[in-house]
Amino acid sequence: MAAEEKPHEMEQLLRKHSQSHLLAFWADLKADQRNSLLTQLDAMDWPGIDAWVAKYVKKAASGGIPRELTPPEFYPALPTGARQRDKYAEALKMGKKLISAGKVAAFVVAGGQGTRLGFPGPKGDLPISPIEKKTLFRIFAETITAVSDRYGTTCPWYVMTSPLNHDDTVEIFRKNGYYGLDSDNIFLFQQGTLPNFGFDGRILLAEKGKIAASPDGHGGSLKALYESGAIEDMKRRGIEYISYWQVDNPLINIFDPLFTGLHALDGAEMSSKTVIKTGPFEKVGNFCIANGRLTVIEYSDLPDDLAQKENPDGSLVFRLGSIAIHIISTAFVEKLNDKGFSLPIHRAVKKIPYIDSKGNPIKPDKPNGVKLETFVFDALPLAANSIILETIRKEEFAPTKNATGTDSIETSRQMMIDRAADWLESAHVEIPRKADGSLDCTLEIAPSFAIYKEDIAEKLDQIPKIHSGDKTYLA
Ligand code: UD2
Repeated sequence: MAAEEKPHEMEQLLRKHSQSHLLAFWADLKADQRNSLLTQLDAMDWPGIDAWVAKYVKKAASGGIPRELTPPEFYPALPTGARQRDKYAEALKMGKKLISAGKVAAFVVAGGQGTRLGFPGPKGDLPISPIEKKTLFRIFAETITAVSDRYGTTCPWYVMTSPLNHDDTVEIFRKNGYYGLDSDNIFLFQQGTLPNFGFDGRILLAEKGKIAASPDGHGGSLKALYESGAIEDMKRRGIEYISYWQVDNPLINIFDPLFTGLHALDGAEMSSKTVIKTGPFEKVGNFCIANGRLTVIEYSDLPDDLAQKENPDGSLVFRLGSIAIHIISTAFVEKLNDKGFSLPIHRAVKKIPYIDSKGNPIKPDKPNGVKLETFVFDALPLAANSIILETIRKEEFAPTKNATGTDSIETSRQMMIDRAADWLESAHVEIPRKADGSLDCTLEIAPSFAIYKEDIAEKLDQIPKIHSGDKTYLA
């Protein structure tokens, strides 16, 4: 083959799929760049790409969501009635047993781009805690350490990154000495990517020899867990349950015995936590029953009339918000992959940097194409059984999405302080408050001091008197 001659087979394949332009700069590429481009092209699911272009790229998928939606049943945060109280007690016991037996692993998805936050680098490295300025990763690691110590077990931690931030994340863990954890019990792995498209269906080039691609969404975790060997590693360790959460939530209760126990007692394959939505249009997914299956419908997809639909008592019919906290059975992930599953594709119109037909890099100032993603909650309808447990928002959900305003670093940090105050007050510790009831101190509780609210009562002798304006760190 002459130096600039295009690889014939690939050329034909690309022509068949109307993507010939991907070899347009072949003559300009060095040998290693050519090899790299061919590897990227070989890895593409070409029949899949044709279908996506027709269904999601050139237009938004039609068909929309089923109109026949009903609200699902759920376990309330506090049990109602004697039977449910007994069930919760049994679940709690069961959950503690499973955690102690080392059957539960921590799994955080951290492959996103965090564009809205404007933080350079992986989001997990964001300093967030109110006094010590611990990063998200450090808070999770300290929780895992505290739980392992408490239950006398080893809780391994699985961290999903993406090609966008994998190397940086690995370096952050290394630099921080794995936050005091044994690096053998931390498993960092990458999710897959999907190509980016122009509105005309042509795959965009990021560079002359590089396809523009982005992470395949948190739904990609279900494949990546399997393909990375994480599931194999879990099986070797006897892990049966995966505690899944998003990197942006510092309040996560990673090892929740009640949630784990209910999931296990009900023989569920994938379960979820919910908070009652603050209003019809809160930016969280909505739990619904569609075609007889539990489904999450993203806030942007739920028609306004359904979002606003009320029960006779004035409560919202679809009030169960999805906060991306799940227990997933390892056997379920294995089953999905053994069967060869695929999740629905979601389309996002974005500004995507690319090179034009002359090879000039373009940084568009308005949306110019489509990114495709899959969502983990789309696996819920595939689960044979599933439970939903309500959790109290201020206890467990402080999403850190934006630099300022709602769901920001500031609101998240304040929620950490508020929860600490709430935990202390529930154990009758006096907390200084202003005349309007707002807090007059800054508080931070380390996981080593308390993992759960109930732990505070055991530590009263270690809590100093807290005065107005104090910054009190309990560790
Ligand atoms: C997500 C949920 C929303 C609600 C909210 C709670 C979706 C579509 N929406 O909103 O219903 O539960 O969270 O906070 O999920 N990630 C990856 N790889 C990817 C994409 C994302 O690991 O390819 C991770 C990302 O690092 C983060 C999480 O998934 O930990 C959520 O991503 P997001 O912040 O973009 O999700 P958002 O705000 O659309």
